Amino acid sequence: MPKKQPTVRYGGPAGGWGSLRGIVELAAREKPSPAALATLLEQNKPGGFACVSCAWTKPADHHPVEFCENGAKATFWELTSRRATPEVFETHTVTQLRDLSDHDLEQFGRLTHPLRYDSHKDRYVASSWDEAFAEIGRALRSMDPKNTIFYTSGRASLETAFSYALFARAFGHNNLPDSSNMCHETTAVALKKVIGSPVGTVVLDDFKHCDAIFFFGQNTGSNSPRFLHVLQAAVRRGCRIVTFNPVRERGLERMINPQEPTAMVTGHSTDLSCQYHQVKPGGDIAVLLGLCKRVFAADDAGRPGGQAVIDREFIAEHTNCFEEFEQHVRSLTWEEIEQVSGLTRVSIEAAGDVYAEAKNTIGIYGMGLTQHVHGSENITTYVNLLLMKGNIGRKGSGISPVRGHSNVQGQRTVGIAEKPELVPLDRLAALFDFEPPREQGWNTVDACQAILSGEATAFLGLGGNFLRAVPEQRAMEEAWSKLGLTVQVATKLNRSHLFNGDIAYLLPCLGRSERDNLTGEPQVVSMEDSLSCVHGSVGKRKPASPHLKSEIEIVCRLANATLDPNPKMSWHEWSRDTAKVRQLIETVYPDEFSDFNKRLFEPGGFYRGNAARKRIWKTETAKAVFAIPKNLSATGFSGAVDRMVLVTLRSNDQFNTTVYGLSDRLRGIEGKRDVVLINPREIERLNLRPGERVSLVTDVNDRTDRRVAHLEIVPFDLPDGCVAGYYPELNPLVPLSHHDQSSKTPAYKSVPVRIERQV
Ligand SMILES: Nc1nc2c(c(=O)[nH]1)N[C@H]1C(S)=C(S)[C@@H](COP(=O)(O)OP(=O)(O)OC[C@H]3O[C@@H](n4cnc5c(=O)[nH]c(N)nc54)[C@H](O)[C@@H]3O)O[C@H]1N2
Ligand SMILES: Nc1nc2c(c(=O)[nH]1)N[C@H]1C(S)=C(S)[C@@H](COP(=O)(O)OP(=O)(O)OC[C@H]3O[C@@H](n4cnc5c(=O)[nH]c(N)nc54)[C@H](O)[C@@H]3O)O[C@H]1N2
Ligand SMILES: [Mo]
Repeated sequence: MPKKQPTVRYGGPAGGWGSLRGIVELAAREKPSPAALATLLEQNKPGGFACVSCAWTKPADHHPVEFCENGAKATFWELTSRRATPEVFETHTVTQLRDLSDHDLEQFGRLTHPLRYDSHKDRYVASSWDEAFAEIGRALRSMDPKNTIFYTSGRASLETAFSYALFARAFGHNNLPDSSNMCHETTAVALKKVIGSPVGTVVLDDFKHCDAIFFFGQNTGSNSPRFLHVLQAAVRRGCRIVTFNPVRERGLERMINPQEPTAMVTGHSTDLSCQYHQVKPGGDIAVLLGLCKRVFAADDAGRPGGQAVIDREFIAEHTNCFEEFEQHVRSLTWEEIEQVSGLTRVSIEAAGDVYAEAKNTIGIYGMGLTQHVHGSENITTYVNLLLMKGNIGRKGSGISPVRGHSNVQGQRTVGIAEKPELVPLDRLAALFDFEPPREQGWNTVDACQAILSGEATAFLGLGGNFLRAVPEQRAMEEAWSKLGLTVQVATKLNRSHLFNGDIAYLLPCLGRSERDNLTGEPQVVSMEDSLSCVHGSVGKRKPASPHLKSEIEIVCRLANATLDPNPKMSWHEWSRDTAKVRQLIETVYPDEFSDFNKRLFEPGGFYRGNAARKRIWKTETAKAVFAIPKNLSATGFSGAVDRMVLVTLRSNDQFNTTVYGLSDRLRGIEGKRDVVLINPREIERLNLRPGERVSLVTDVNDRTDRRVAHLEIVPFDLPDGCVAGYYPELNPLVPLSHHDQSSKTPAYKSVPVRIERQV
């Protein structure tokens, strides 16, 4: 046997002292004031403010400190003492700023003044708010609304999102792409199709009643660390966790809860997953069908007590197409399943046994399922597995996509949608006395296409870092200058602000932790979390600059400057009183938001309900559907000599394109992000050396040369045939056409690449 080559990995558990070290290091860099530290104690509690990091739910019975390593980092990042004042822009041209890294750009700190791009000087210069609104309004009015794009990143509140979507429709378009188009759009489309609800069906209480939790492609330790407490409690009462992920993510292996002093001192960690299977990227449809196959086999054999494994009563009453699905599963061979998944029949059967034995199972997933060419089939096949045992709409069970940005799910609930059929347009028309556009708008991929082709004339960005987050980065940056107007509402400088249209503004806004005192009364805003609970949030800190405006004020003033007056649209009033906007939301969405203002601070948030949870299926046939996948691999491309599947990952020290630092502690990678992770067998097979510098080149035949150079080969425990590296640095490799077939979510988790030696 050849000697096993070492790989890079982290020895400690998730949580524990390592997580505290992570917080302290970021605080040392951002230097938040002592008062900012106190602010942290109000995070995620009723009457406090909702964390700007992930969308994990905020429990009613909260801990003394209800924040995690990454939540604390996000708050310190927002409350930094650094400032990007107009002087910073006097000393740097925009072209010079393009040479800086994502981390260095945000290190200038909080934006303090509205800025206008002066193309003669190639610099941003300070502007007044009045001048900014007037010029933007004039420019928009001169354009065909159908050619303009209003993007939203998933942080803006329900109130701001509702107003922004109304502004777009009153102006005359549904071009409302948002970050969920790059994220869980696959979920929205696939779940809607098979269970009639675009969001997950699980609530927090279900985690107290489940016997098994399956995890596909979600990295809890880095991306939703507060969820680890829930998992720990479940494991302690005997629930079994089974994980499928190409990477051995430490957070799903073991953890120490920083809230438990004894465990912190003794270093006693809790093991989380009882089985961990390193599936090949894109191999999940095969795995899921293998699990279904095992369930059929277990059912054929009969349970020891004579009880059936498959819930045929549920299937008969609530579902369609089961027989076809059964036939499909039975006809598959284990050879096919093993080949595509990279796992053995024995290991898939072992996982299948956990599922077959458990009464109640929760299915968790994240970007590892959604960001593939056949991502939708990943999800519908996952639903099939759950439906086989009636695991949807029963206490302790369900499907649970773990959402990303803190209000990304809520924005879609209140109207940020390019799909008009998802919005109660008739109600909007009646309430506001206007004719909303009825045709399909542009999602993120469509918007990119329209920018590349020159069809789009304006881009408004409500937060986010669009140019750095989307595929086809190089071509997108070049095409950007064809836009007539670009407006970015932001807290910190990022790369998207360095590519400008003819008229370009950068508008600085309050962060969620800051007080919105426009009228002397602190304004409240609200968000919906990953488990569909709605929470109020009140900013506490003094704003980073006296010139900042709240996002809702910016949106309302833009609308005022752009639209013809309409007595039913009181933008001025709404910008000063978010309670009025909540009343409007309640009127448009009475089932979800009844008594909105009264229920705003209910501990744990108020649940806005989910029909599928009650086994009411809002599908075409009024039943849940067993959809038959047409593919066994989700990658959408076949293997070829030296073609590798690239997975783009988030580190533990970033929030999307915001790179806090260079420590991916939970994977043992420190001090660098310019890496290609690859297993030692593949290093040898491809004749490479650890530490060698290589280029990654996209392996599609469309004449575009997409490459990222100077990446270091790092030996890492991964399946054969794949490599991994960091988002957003590797985004220039992702072709725009490489996206989920149903939802157009970019396939960031399986990009075909070749490794080229550096010459
Ligand atoms: N600290 C922090 N928190 C965040 C974010 C952040 O960047 N930093 N981002 C937020 C946002 S917007 C989102 S959407 C979420 C993202 O959170 P996640 O859904 O966890 O997304 P990723 O970290 O991109 O990838 C998830 C996992 O998928 C695995 N994976 C990759 N390919 C496959 C595959 O083919 N099959 C399987 N089974 N697994 C695969 C990867 O190894 C990784 O562990 O987190 C949110 N929370
Ligand atoms: N290769 C690859 N690409 C990906 C992904 C991947 O896994 N791999 N993931 C995709 C996913 S899941 C997502 S969600 C997208 C993320 O795409 P976006 O949501 O567009 O990007 P973010 O990095 O979250 O945006 C960061 C910027 O938001 C601004 N900001 C921060 N807080 C606020 C605020 O309170 N208000 C306002 N107005 N602005 C604020 C700051 O200026 C900051 O620079 O990226 C996608 N791209
Ligand atoms: Mo996301």
